Amino acid sequence: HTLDELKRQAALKAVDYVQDGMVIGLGTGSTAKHMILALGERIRRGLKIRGVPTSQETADLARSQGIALIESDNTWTLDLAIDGADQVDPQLCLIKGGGGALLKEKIVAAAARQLIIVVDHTKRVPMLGNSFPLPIEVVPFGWGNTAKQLEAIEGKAVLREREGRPFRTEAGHFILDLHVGSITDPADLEIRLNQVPGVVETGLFVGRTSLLIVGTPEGVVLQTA
Ligand code: DER
Repeated sequence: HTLDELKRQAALKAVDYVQDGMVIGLGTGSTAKHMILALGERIRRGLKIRGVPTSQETADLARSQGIALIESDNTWTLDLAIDGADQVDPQLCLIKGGGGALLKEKIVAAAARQLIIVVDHTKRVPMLGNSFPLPIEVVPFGWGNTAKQLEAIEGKAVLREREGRPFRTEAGHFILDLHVGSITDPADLEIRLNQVPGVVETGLFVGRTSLLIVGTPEGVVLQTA
């Protein structure tokens, strides 16, 4: 089993929860891609759903699969959001943002009745942090000072770059990847980081996961909150 196959197995299981007429939050990343392709299969067999994409990349793929998208920015009621994660701890707290879509992903997750997270088993950790830095979306204005204030709380802030230039999110913000040790209290850290002026959002998802679906070499494992 390749890791990609394990991601695909988890994504297929998540799509079983999608029912006719639902409005679905569509996540971003390689695991979410498998979910969108699987939804496309079911749409070709008559499933009627609408999707709210968490990135342009997801919107393009969803459109190519025939998924009707809700582009408007007014209030939507999402039955389900299905998304990936970079790390998951035993309490189903997450680090997300590896793909740079954390702001829309968190808005969509917060608007959904249920959040299903799909991962391969390598994403499960005893404690968040350490091997994966915490992505923090910040306003470019004064980002150096924002970085210093984050580091005063914890860790080392590294500006995310692409081809030698600062990575820009779809909203035009920068991402600081905060290299921290073990995050013993994710809820407390999320609050403290969000209070720093210039911080738009953090990749800490605390208490939001309804169901975790894990692709493992022994098969698909589920864990509810
Ligand atoms: O950026 C994100 O939050 C993505 O969901 C990411 O965390 C998971 O990406 P992957 O499914 O490609 O590992």
